[in-house]
Amino acid sequence: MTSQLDPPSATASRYPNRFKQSGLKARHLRAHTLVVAWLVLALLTTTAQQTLPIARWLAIHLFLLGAATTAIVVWSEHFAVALLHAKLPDERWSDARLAAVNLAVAGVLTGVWADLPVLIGIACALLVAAITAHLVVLVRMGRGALGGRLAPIVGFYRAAAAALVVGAVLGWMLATGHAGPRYYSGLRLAHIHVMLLGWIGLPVLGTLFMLWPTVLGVRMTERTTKVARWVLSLTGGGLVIAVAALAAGWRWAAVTGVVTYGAGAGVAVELFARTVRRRRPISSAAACTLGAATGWLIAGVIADAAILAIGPLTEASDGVGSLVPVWLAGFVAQVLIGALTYLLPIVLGTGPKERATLRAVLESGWLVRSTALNAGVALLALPLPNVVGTVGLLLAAAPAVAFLALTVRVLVRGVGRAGEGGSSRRPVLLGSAAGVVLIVLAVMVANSGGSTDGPAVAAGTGNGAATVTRTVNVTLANMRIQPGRIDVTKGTGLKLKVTNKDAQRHDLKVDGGPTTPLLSRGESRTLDLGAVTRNRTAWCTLPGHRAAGMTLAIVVKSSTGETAAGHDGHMSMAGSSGGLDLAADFSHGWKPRGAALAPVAGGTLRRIELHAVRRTIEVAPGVKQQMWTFGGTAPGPTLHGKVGDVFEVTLVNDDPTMGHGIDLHAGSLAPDQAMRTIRPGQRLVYRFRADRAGAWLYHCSTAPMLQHMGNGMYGAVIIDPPGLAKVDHEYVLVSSELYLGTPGSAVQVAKMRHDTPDAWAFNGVAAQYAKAPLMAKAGERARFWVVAAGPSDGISFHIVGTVFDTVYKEGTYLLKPGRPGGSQVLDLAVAEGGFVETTFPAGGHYSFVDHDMRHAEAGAMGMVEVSK
Ligand SMILES: [Cu+2]
Repeated sequence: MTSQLDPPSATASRYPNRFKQSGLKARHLRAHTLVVAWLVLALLTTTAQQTLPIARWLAIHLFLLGAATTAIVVWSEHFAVALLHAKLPDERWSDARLAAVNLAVAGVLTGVWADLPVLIGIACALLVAAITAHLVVLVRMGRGALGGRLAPIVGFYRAAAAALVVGAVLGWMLATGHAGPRYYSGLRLAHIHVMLLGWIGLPVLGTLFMLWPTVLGVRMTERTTKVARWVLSLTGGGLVIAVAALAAGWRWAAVTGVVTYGAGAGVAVELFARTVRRRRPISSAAACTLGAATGWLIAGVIADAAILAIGPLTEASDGVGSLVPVWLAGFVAQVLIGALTYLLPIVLGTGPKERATLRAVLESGWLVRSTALNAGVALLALPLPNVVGTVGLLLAAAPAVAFLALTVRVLVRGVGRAGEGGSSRRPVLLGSAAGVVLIVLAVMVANSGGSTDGPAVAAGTGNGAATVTRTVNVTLANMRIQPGRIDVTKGTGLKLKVTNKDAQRHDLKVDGGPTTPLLSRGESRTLDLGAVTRNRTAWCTLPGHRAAGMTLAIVVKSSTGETAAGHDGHMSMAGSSGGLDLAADFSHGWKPRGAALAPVAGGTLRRIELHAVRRTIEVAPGVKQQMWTFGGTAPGPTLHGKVGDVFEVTLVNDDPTMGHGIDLHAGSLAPDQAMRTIRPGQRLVYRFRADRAGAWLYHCSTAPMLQHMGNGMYGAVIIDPPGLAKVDHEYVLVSSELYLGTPGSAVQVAKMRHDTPDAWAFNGVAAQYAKAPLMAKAGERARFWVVAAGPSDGISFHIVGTVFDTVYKEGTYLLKPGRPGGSQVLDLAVAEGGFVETTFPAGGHYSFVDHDMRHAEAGAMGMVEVSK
């Protein structure tokens, strides 16, 4: 912290006063300059909160990660030397560690602000390295050192350093999206706890063992050493349990951990309370302020445990966030005010008389100030209406400003008489005092949640008057923005009604345009984008949320319906279908089904084993569905051969609940045996000779076939026509309908019977090649094999921007190169197949669609991305 503990008083004789050793003083001055710099930046952030998107995050991190971390690194090392009676560590290395910490913090803050994940990663690694080095120094210092009665306090500093290492890694995961939507809230809670209770809480608690009796003017009790050890075990152990449990999502274990931490703090408070009864304190103001600070620590821990206990952890985030004023103003700021009230007169005063005079100045009206500050913190902490919150803010801020004024008076008086020592310390004290005020200001921002009451409706950057105005409801929840994409005709006036449905807060920023304030659960704001003339993107500005997937694309179409050029162009035709959001992202780790046709292998006998199994497959962005499959995929594997090849297909029924069979259209044979239904666990060998070329369907032959096929049991057999030319790319696209719901349920079957699918798809997954385009180069020739698997709808296959010069359908060429005519679609009735060929004239994005637009807009579309 920004306090300093080297009083030339009675207590000083008990600890070697190494502060006065040459060189050290200058170092501490430099360190304080850094602390003040961080605090000034925190203040600037608070005043710029209307324009900064992550003002709240920045203010908290400038204060805690910048100022507090710098102060803790400097002072924990300084105190450790005194407490252990150890040798001073090498000054150059100390400087290097401090420089690394500050550089790392600057990197983290810049990286999050500018959204540069690589910088965040490097900075976090540097921070971890520097703090690990700090920890190693603290551990080594203990070896062979004499150790004083208060040596256990160093254990608090070591535990705190370990906590920061964990907190930095968690912070990196959160800020770069590595936490993932599923674990985000748990890891965020773990991060907050390990930082506040560990990195900030432990060193303060440890230091109080030394500071508290000093302020009271009494000797430490004999029990102090033992109690300090106990308190460290309880708080440190509780913190480990709490953080691990929060990361894992175990609520009751987390509550147990926080309660254990609270019990440890309670044991310390009990010792402090016993000390009080013995004598009147040297400074009642300092003692009461420190006491109140400790009270807020206990209150904060109890409230925290209660918040974690009352509901699921995913709901706890906002509740824990509302405790920020308690931690920052009630605890940290008051600890500083209390420490300075005691220390300033000692440092500045030359004799007992002058110390008393200075103390009287600093203590004037302390009861009123202290009452106001604590009442203010209480009002801020409670879930009260905004007006009351503002009162609380003023109540908390006014005493801090008053304390700064008193500090300035003391400095002006004290420095004039304190001689050499005083003047050299002037910047230190000024910095410390300014820090106290800035902390409270930071708390103000922290609590306001960046709730800019400014206009939520801002003018967009669009030009021209809007002819049509559209309002779209946009919801924020589960690290997603719904819808993830909005298609608008060029010139449309667009308004976004943004509602947060999440337990944690979010906002929405449109690039170069308006931004909502942070919205709590249930809050709504409307953003007016004006007339939209170009593609826009929008995202949540909270650190890590954009990386975790909270993005929204606003895509402009010209009046003819084609997507305007832009990097989002390859998403064209993505629409919405029923409840499906085809523009959403597929789950992490999703892979498209390869569309390339594998070349025919050597030989003429082709043996394939197909297992009938149920699998849960992501059939549309974010939509998983149990499918009945051949070989674990729907469609099943593509069989590829030449005319005259013999196929030996072994069907194994691994589905424990029902029978299946197979019908391979490419062969000609009596169905009785080969296509019979086999029971679970049975095998069936289906042998046929492919006498004729074509693109054939295969499917399950068990009744009701509508359900077996509608749930995924189909695939393609490609038998090349003789003399088929080589092309640069050869793709297979099996078209089908998608019926969501429990397979075989009345609702799902009704949709099949009425032919009202939830989506249409190529190769089983709606919109997959819009997300993962097929690739080609300008001038290259491509062949597209298409099989219409249905079960009910055929297809009118078209590639936007190309003309087919070759069409092969149902066993014959309708068109061949060299003829003057061209073709635009390959039309296939259910179970028909064929291929088309085309050459891509130039680089660009060529959509392929089922030209039945109901199908295309509901998933039967993809993209060929052609490079130059
Ligand atoms: Cu079947």
